[in-house]
Amino acid sequence: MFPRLVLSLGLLLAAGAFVAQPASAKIKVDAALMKSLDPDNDGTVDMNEAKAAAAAEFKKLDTDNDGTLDAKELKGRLDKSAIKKADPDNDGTLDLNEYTAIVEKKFKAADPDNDGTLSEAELKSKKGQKFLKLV
Ligand SMILES: [Ca+2]
Ligand SMILES: [Ca+2]
Ligand SMILES: [Ca+2]
Repeated sequence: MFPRLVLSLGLLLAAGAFVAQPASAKIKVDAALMKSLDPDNDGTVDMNEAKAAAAAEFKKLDTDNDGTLDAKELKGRLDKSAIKKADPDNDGTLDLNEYTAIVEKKFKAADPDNDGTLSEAELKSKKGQKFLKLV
């Protein structure tokens, strides 16, 4: 009845489906995903957008709200060895700085043309998917 309302509802549902997906599944690079990762709407994800998305994701993952992510909270996104590597103070948890540092690394790995932004094609690549898992 209200096409625009139906459309935004559809986007919401799509976003919900994306969140509910198991982390091992391929993350679909679609309009709903780009909407959340690309707020300036230029069709690519730059480092600032990536960091903002990482911070939002961090908050979401930190279910016990203690300001760090432990292995349980990171389940399906980072395995134990990845956490260890990203955890220089070795306390078994990642704080926001440590988490952002990994996201930054994955971002750079997913940007082979080194233009500082991730295009949709780069997001769809294998390394892009690894980046998307964390944001
Ligand atoms: Ca952008
Ligand atoms: Ca926590
Ligand atoms: Ca690029």
